[in-house]
Amino acid sequence: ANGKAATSLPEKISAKANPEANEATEIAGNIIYHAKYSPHFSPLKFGPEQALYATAESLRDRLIQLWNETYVHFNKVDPKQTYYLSMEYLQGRALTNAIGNLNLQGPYADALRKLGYELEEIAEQEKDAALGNGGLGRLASCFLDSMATLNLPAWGYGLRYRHGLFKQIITKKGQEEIPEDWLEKFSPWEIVRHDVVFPVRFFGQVQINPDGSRKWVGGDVVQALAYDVPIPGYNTKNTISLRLWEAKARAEDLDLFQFNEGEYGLAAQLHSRAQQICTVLYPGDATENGKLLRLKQQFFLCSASLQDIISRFHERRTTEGSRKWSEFPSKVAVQMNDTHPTLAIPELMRLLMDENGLGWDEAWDVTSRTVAYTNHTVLPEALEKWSQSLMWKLLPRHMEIIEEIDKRFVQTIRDTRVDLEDKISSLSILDNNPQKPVVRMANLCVVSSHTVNGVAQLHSDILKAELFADYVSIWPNKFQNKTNGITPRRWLRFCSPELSDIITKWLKTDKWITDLDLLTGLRQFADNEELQSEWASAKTANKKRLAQYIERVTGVSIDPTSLFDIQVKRIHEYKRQLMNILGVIYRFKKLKEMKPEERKKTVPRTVMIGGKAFATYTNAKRIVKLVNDVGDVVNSDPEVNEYLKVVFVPNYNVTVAEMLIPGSELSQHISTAGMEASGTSNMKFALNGCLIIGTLDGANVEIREEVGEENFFLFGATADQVPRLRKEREDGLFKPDPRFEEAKQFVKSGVFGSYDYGPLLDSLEGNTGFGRGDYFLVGYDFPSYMDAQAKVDEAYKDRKGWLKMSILSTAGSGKFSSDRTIAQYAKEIWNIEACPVP
Ligand code: NBG
Repeated sequence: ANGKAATSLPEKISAKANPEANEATEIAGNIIYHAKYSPHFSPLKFGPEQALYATAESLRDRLIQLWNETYVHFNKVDPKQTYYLSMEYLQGRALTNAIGNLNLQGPYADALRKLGYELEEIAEQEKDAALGNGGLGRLASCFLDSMATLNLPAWGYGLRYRHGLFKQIITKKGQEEIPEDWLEKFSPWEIVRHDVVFPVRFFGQVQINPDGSRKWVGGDVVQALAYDVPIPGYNTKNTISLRLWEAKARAEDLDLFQFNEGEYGLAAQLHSRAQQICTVLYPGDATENGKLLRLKQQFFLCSASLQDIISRFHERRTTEGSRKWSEFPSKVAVQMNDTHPTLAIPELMRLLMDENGLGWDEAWDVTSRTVAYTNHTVLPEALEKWSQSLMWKLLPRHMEIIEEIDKRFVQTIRDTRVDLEDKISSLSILDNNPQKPVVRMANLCVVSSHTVNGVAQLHSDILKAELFADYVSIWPNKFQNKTNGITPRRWLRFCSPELSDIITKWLKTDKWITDLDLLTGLRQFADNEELQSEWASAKTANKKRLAQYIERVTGVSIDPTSLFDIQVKRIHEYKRQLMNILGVIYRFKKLKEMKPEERKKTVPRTVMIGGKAFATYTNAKRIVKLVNDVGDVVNSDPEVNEYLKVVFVPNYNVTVAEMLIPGSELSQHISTAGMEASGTSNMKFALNGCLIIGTLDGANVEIREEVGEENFFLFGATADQVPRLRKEREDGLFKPDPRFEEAKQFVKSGVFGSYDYGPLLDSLEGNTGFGRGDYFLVGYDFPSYMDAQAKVDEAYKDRKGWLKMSILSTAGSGKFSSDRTIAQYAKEIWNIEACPVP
């Protein structure tokens, strides 16, 4: 607070003459109203937390108003609408974003000041909504922001997990997970829709009616209840919906008789089974129970969303009588975010045939013209395959439908493409291998969707050339690329107001916030000393803020004049955080060996690594442990710690990213080529004037094209070389670089403590002994990586040169706005148009 923190509500706020001040007064009055009458807190207290909730509720009033206007307008115009189905959304905090999108920054800051608080301080109180794992979930959230901003008739659907992604704490053992609790108090942003409830069935059997039609009956029926999170667009009235489903049982489902007999567990069985569905994001699926729960979650999302979509389709009819089903695909587009919502396909077929009386051909025509699929990975372990027996048990009617889709598809291929006869077993949806019969969800998606897309050019090319090559020969026009993007509101305008103001000043407009290509206008000033010095001071301010944060959460003090080098993303072997830390280890060893005056000539660096490891992914957890152990040793080494600091940033999430990215100077996107579908943090860093060291993988390829190759530190094998290199590695033809051997040896010598890093290091060896073949080619890429790092140091010594590169990086990032991505989806896949609220 500004000196005197308010802990009780002021009695009155006096109005001033000018309109902004009036608006602030009105807002302050509103905040007081909510603080007084909110049932959640004692009206006597007005601490920062109460202030947050009351502020959020005052904003929510506006959002609901806009949301309603948008809904009414969409209903009136009845445009074609997109529904984005995603099991994950990484929304992060909402307050600053909502205030910014509604352009109320000034009045809200003033209002809070009248109440004794700073807006930033109140924003800090908000929990980070983490209903997702990583890039895929954050992409969905950026997309919602762009859909609203572009005034598109589009909604998101997801699940209201009680506990989002776990909280990561670092102890002596390494990473530990504790449950996250975003709903501990309540979320001020969601609006529960008691009138929007749909039944969702599980298990049961298929009943065959006298007329031959079929009906799914019996089993458990749980209720899907809608919670709406309003998503405001930037500088527009349009406010769309993220509709999150919660699972509940009905009152009648409680067996009162059993309850009164003292059998509480039995009496409330369905209640507890319903409750399990949305308890956690991504329940562990190593066990049968875990698999069943995950499949239930997926079906729950699909069934509830499609029932809602169909009811809206009817509700919006303009003419008398019922609507023609053939119109459905001209009113509805369903986008499946990866294969997780694949069950939307058989569920739509079932609803059309069994509940609405359509024949197969008509239902298939409607379904396949409605659904489209985005693939987000080529990693085999992430391509979903569900056991057929599990599916028969949980979803018997859907399995019949999937079998029929498969049968008809295979028949068509047999009839029309003799050349593909021997490919049928890999093209079919069902894999009937007697050992382990499964349903291949990606195949079901490709066969049923009108469009399939990858998320960066290289990834889309790989899909066409490898994963889906035979399908391409059947449907050459089905496959597209939609390079990912990020919202420039959250990822520049709001997270780095200093840099944003400089950009606006030099471009003489703030239109870049919704037209990011305008950033190219900065190119002409890249050498301008005045811009460079303003740029440098914004960066320095962001670095200082970051340094304070790091000290607060880790206790490590870092030097804001050192080079800030950051790698933050999920911990995974293909992302090669291990290569990064081995590079750091080598650097440390060399610094140790140097004479003091030699050390003085080096470029001081602070290396920050952050990210969560999946709870059961052992090697990923070992990497987290190693980074922490290296940090402990390096940071307390009096000879070296002036020149090198190593920090593991705990609990990486959207909010932490908003702190790290603006303060970054170098960021690492160093996956084995061909393995990272796109990456999206690479775009956020580049947009914030941070240079990238990276491989030719995912969207790196396009970023390098846009910012210019001289502004990108490139290294490593290319995707097309990878298979040959893996083979050579296996055949023992690989000769390791001495620096690579030296770094590994140093770890083995025990400098970083007594933890057994043997198994982790063995994964880097060839296929001999304990070696696991170095599948990710860390050994192969290490020397070129180290050479690229040496170039970074050289470049950093030239302050002006570096600033120029930094400006050019921002200037070249226009392509990576999610506005561009979403406009392409709207035009080339969904066929929808803007529907702005007047
Ligand atoms: C991830 C990829 C990233 C990509 C995001 C968003 C999955 C399955 N895939 O490279 O690994 O940026 O999706 O497209 O989470």
